Amino acid sequence: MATKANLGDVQDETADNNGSAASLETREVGVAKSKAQKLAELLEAHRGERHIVVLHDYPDPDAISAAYAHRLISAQFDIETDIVYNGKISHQQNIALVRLLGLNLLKYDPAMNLGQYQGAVFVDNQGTTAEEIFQALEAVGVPALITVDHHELQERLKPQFSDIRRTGAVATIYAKYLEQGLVVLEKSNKMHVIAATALMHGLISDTNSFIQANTEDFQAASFLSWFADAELLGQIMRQSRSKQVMELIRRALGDRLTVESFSIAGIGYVRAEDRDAIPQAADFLLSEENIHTAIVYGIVTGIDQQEKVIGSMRTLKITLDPDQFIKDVFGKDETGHYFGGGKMLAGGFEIPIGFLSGEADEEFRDLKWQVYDAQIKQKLFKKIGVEKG
Ligand SMILES: [Mn+2]
Repeated sequence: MATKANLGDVQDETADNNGSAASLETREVGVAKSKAQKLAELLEAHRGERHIVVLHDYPDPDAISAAYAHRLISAQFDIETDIVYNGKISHQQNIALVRLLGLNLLKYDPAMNLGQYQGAVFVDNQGTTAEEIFQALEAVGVPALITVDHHELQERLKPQFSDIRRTGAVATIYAKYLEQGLVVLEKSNKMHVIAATALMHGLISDTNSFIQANTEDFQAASFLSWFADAELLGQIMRQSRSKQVMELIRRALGDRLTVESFSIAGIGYVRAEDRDAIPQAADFLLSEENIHTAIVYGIVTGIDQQEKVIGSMRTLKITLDPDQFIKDVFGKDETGHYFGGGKMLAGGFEIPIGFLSGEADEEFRDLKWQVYDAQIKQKLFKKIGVEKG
């Protein structure tokens, strides 16, 4: 049920940070309070403006619900927001969520007039997983005002306000803002109920159904439960898998290689609209006995005429850090950016195919897949420490 779609997740979280949980907790409550106040002050200073809220490519429930909450908060300061994403909204639950929210998400288009925005807001990302929009905003000089995220701090963005915490979801941080009164929620207000329901969904999906939730996440859920609509939540989460997604999962199951408790599957070509089948397949492979880590990847086609190898990693092994693992395996591109990263128990990578992208005959496509498949497997096997085959 719970699936994660957050690609390019970059967070360094290992098992050994459970030292002084109590003192950390107390400190974070203090920080949280002032953060909500600081955010309110910043928004007050920008009253009446128009802001662009940037989601990472392939927005997931956490990002979408946080953006919606951000819109509600901004509206208190007469700030209008456009929520913009690149890539595609592909998971059935995400589509259901967008419909439920009545949310008009704008698909990024290079022809967009970005100059109309007085500021940019990044939720559930710090610009690095929304590269194209980030660069376009930089080019026209739209200042980065705000970033609210739960991934590892990245150097890229220099926003005026930044709230980056090690929570299971960004929804948790926004729930906290709401709890602290940036918007006073009311059960009788339909938009408030929808916001709380959406945040709950974001929280559930980013914490793998609370399995990876921490104290703050549970507190947020407790607060949201006052306003969330359980029936609505059920409707969003019961969206079934499409036939195409089932087919890709079947392919992953059929083609998987298991070595040293890793289950690895290259699933060939995947249409952009089915891209979310990749993390779903990884989740599925992880359910096999004696498997602690699953890695699934494919060549995703139809992303603005470009092709990319996109992969997902899921692990149950607490001592394995997906962020480090993926950075070690795939390294950086020519501009010095990592091809991927991760957070606790999950990670992802994206490798642009560039010049070799594009439609061609069957034989060419097969050859291209074989080359990428072999290269990825070879790098993975090397890291795992086994000989190929
Ligand atoms: Mn998230």
